[in-house]
Amino acid sequence: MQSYSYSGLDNDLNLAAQTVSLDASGDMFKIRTRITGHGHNGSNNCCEWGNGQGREHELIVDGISRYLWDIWQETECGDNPNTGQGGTWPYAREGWCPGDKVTDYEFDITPYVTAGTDASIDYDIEDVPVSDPAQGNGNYVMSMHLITYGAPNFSVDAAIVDVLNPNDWEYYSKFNPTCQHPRVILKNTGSTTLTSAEINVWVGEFGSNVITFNWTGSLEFLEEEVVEIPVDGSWWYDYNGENYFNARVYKANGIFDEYANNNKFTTTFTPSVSINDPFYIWYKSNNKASENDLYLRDADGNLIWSKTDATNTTEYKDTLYLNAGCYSLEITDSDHDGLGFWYSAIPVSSGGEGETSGFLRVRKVGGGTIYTFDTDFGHYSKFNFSVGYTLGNSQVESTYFVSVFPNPSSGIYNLFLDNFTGDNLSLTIYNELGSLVYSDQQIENNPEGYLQEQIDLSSLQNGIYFVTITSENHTHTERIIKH
Ligand SMILES: [Ca+2]
Ligand SMILES: [Ca+2]
Ligand SMILES: [Ca+2]
Ligand SMILES: [Ca+2]
Repeated sequence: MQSYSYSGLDNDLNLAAQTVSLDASGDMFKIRTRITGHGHNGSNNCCEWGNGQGREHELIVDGISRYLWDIWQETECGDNPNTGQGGTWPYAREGWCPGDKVTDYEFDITPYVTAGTDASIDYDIEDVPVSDPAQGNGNYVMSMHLITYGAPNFSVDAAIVDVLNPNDWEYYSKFNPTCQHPRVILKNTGSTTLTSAEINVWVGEFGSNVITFNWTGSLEFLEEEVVEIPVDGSWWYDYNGENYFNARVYKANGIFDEYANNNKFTTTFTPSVSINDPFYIWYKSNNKASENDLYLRDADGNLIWSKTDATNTTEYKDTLYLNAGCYSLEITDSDHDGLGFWYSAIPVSSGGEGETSGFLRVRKVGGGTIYTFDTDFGHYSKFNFSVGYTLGNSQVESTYFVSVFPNPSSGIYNLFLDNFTGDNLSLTIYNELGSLVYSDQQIENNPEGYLQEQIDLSSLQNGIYFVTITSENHTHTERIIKH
């Protein structure tokens, strides 16, 4: 891996054509590339950024251009499961995203070379624009490998190489936890074209609830495909607390294949939330409401409900009565900057977007937060849940939330209560000596126990205080420091 200037790559000072001797026993030859663009040069801040697109990359074999590709990541950064990062993480970039792995590109050059002979392999990049030579000072970090394969070991061989959902792996957290149809990756690891596969999936011990899916298609050697296995929503709730999922290829092209060790893939998973009470979606748009759309879909992807025309800075409460089943509530952002993002919040007067923060919550009717969306979500965020399949270990705990912030502060504190139910809400503040220094018996409350209020303690002397919130249902004390 090395860093090269854009101009050096363009004029062949770096990565000139190389002659390589190809292994005589090689059956297949592949070039694998890993490239990221960096720097802020020229009119389009080359080469981390572009004017909505990246540069064109080229692979040349024996003097003939064989592959052209670009590595621009228009949407990937906003789709990154590693949300809420510092910096400008959601925006499009040349070949990489903050906090994400870099994508490899692979090119099969077997048809263009002959095993046991020499081949000339060259990389090139589109020309630095004559009108904007400063772009050439940008740079690319890159690695390239020639990979030689022997002949395939098996004629008929299929494998399950990954499970997208259900899966607790954090990299798949954008679509997990899930109650949706499982998605597995089927790969042909045999030399014969794979045209059918009998796939079993089950949760926990084999035999309890095995589902068989007959896949048909056409996969050449080393090709793979995402296979979605239809399951009934209630299928997830028969696993007796055994939260692991198995998928296996039982038969390939109608027979038991020649290599069984790659047939099965197992994941652990967290069950999605089960809601068994009436609930509502509480949405507060920010001042760029046109960027955001809400969609509720059932397990088959049918649209059940949506909100795509929200007015700026407006609260909506939509109570939903759903049939038993599995659902996904999704919020999207066409600008990939979520519903609240520090960089977009930079005021217009300072050259920023001046975007405010909204919120999106799912709450029980009568109080109790079921789910709060992270507002700094980039391109989209999903909450998957089921309705009507009561199960002890996935019920939502109805606990309250209290926060007094910032702490320490020089006098102004924000009091935030959620699900702090009960009438006659009061607030008292005592100093370290136990003397009452502040009291408010007339706090506005609502039936859901939700409250946001400012407390001004500027007139008190500096020190440690104890803030006690009391309602008929709860008492809670927070220690604060005034300085
Ligand atoms: Ca070159
Ligand atoms: Ca196999
Ligand atoms: Ca925006
Ligand atoms: Ca936005």
